[in-house]
Order: sequence, then structure tokens, then C-alpha cells
Amino acid sequence: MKLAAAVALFALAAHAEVTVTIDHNRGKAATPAFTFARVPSPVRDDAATATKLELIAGTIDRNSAGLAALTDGRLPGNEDEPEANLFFRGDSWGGRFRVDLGGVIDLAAVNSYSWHPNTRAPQVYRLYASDGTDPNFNPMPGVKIDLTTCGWREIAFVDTRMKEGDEGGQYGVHIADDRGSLGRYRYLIFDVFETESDDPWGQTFYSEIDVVAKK
Ligand SMILES: [Ca+2]
Repeated sequence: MKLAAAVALFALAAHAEVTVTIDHNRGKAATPAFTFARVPSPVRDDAATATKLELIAGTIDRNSAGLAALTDGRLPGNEDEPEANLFFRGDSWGGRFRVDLGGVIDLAAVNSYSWHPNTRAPQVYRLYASDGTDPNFNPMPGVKIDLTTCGWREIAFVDTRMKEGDEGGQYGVHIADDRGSLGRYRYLIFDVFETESDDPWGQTFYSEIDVVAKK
């Protein structure tokens, strides 16, 4: 199908086994059902549903639904629905937030979803994880701290931007590991970056994040 372009990228993070799968729905392929060629559609009962999200750095745009939009299981009904997405303030670098899963789980996958007609559609972020047991563990590290020195591990760098073509539409990202587990973790940190700085409108509209526990 022409409308559903799909690209697979492999993360060059600490773990060579970590795979980042990116799907991009353009035009009519982008629907409120968030159906992708390979990336699973969002689910309501994932491990992130009952989690606690906390902002560590950055400013959430006042027109955004805030962090709650990421785990409420609700999806936007159209491509430009600010009140159904998390996005950071325009003209800023982005932001950092933490997900507390409430206890250590065997993490099978992390999926993220976004939808916007143009430059606020692609996703650019670093994902870190921690079990919280390192003696140097810093539960709320600021952006000037090297996370790998305080109990955090970089899981993946996600960048769905394309070299050419229309970047608007819907993106689904699936972060997983060939062995079936990304590791045992309690906390996740998302370092979210603007997709471009040519104008103030480079803050991605994140619709949902799913955290999948290994069965
Ligand atoms: Ca949502």
C-alpha cells in the first residue's frame, strides 16, 4: 500500500539487540484507530496505564493536555487535536519526564504514538531506564546530569524524521529487543527534543505511550 510507508532503524545504543521499528501513516492511512504496518496499535491496558508521570525539565504548552494524555488510553480523533496530546512549549528545546511503573517489571517493549499534519508529527527522543537500585541512583536527574552516572541506562535513541518527503501524518514507534526483554526496570525517562528549530513549531504531538510487560 502506497500510503503506509514503513522504515526500520536499528538503535546504536549500548545494547545492539535493541530494535526500533518506525511506521509512518500518511493521508488516509492515518486514522483514529492508529493502525500501522508493523508497529502494534495502542492498547488501553498496558503497564503504563496505572503509572505516575512526572515532569523533570521543560515547559508543557498550555494548550496541551499535559502528561496525562500519554497514558489515558485516549487517542486523538483527528490530526490536529492539541487537547488530546502532550507537547512542550513552542520555541523550546523540548522536555524531560519520568514514568514510574510502581515496581520493577520485565520490560518487553515501549511504544510511542504521534499525529500531526506537519513538523509536529515526527518523534525525536532518548529513552532511559532504571530499576532504581544503583547506590548512586538519582530519581529525578536534571538535564545537566549524565544519566549513565546515576543509575540510568540508555535504551534507545528514536528519530523518525525523514530526509525528504512529507513528514506529516501519524508515527508509531516500537522499541523492543530480539531476546524478548529490554531488561527489568521500574523507571523510564523520556528526553524529548524538538523536531526542527526553523520556526517555533517543532514540538511533537505525542498521543500515547504504551509500556508492555513481558508475559
Ligand atoms: Ca492519549
